[in-house]
Amino acid sequence: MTDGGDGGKDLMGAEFVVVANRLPVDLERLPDGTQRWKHSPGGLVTALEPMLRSREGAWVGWPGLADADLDPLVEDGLKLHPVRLSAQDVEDYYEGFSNSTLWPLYHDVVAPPAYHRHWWQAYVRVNKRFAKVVAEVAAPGATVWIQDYQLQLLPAELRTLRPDLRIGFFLHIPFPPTELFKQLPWRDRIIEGLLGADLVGFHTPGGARNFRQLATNLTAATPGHGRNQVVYGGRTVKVGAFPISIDSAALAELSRSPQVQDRARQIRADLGDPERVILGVDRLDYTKGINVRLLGLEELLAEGRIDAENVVMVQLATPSRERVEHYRRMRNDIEQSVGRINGEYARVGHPVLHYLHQSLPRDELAAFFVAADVMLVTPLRDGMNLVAKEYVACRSDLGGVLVLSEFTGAAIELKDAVLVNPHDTDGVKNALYAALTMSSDEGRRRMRALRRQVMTHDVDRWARSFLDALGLPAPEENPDG
Ligand code: ADQ
Repeated sequence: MTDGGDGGKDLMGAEFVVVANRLPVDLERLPDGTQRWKHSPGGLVTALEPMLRSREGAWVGWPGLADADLDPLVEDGLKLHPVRLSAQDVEDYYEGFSNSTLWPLYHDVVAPPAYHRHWWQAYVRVNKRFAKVVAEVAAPGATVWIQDYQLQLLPAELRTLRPDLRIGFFLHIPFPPTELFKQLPWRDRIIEGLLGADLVGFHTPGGARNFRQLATNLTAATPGHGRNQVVYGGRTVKVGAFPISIDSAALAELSRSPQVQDRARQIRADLGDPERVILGVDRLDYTKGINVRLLGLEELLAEGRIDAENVVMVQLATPSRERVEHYRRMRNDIEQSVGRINGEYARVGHPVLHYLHQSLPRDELAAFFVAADVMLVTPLRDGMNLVAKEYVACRSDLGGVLVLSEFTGAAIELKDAVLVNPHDTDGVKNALYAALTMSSDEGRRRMRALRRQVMTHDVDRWARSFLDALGLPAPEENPDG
């Protein structure tokens, strides 16, 4: 990794800028006091990296560590512009307003949102700071693509500073219905912030509809000519649905590799070669409905409809937002359930439920997907849910059954999954049982249909369709590839 040398002046003037709360790399502070960068390979990074490279773009975001003063730098050909957050900013803007106000409010208030004025003030302050950095980085007439709920005021802030820019905004989480959104004391400000963009994108048509309704209801915006726009401040703001996806081909290829196939067999053997393996894979978050599925498993065991001798479940849970109170409580609840279920139904050397509070490397995760007969995805609310698509991409063998909550964005596209209402315990239990006992013909038919969708609608298509709608011309063909 190299830095800009001259303090980053040569890094200014980018034609294409991605802005997200986090940079695609994390700064880590080691016990000896030194710092190092660690790549954080998320879906968003994989999606946007090729586009940034082909357009010599820049990425603006927080490096993940409080109070870090950093110059712009180049990492692996990507121009990175760190935004500084103090420890207080992290507490109030990130853990507070973003993750304890907006996150629960936008996910159907499945946990009660907290409204604090000093959190809001930090949210305003940090969004303004991002705006200043982007305004310095972007070339005249550049295109800026802002990501997610932490930065909803940024489109309008940026337009004030730089009216020449073309601004797109994409929300990765659900956008709530009017009745819920109106709880927010600063509701008009958020909508006005988003209306600063030229294009506001959501995962689903429902999210786009909610936004249009709120915009015309809470601000001076009026419906535009088409269904997919509103007019605000004399400008047309496009509004649309752009369901995100994954790098389907790359993941399918990884899952077919001999190493991953061998590892999948090994995992099944380690689990005692049961007849059926059930899998859950989530960030440890209360929106993901992990306890809902554990209860389904527990009741099937209690009723004797399944037997711990031949059915085993694995729940992988990436640690997440561990300083936020709701997350601490939920982790305790889940770990209690795991203990209770194993206490009741496991025998020595043969747990019925394996719980790993760990983040796994990509190839290991692919092996779990290949090894699982039933994938349980039961969020109470989820913007899209990439795990469901990843499972499908890993099943070139047409094996495996996907059980999917109706309350995910993915359910709109993945209609051949076994769809469930996660609030209906009997429904979840019966869907799990149906998936465990489904004939292989029926399973293959469903998986074939799911794959048709996932393999043709990948993340590249998502990014292109958003940028096309924003009016960003494709980069000039590079004859050297
Ligand atoms: P998330 O809430 O993080 O994303 P999701 O879309 O499922 O939810 O993505 C999680 C990612 O983390 C997946 O790529 C998954 O493979 C990975 N992951 C989960 N557990 C893991 C583990 N134990 N080890 C390794 N990797 C693990 C938010 C929104 C979603 C939306 C995405 C993208 O909440 O609704 O789909 O952004 O827009």
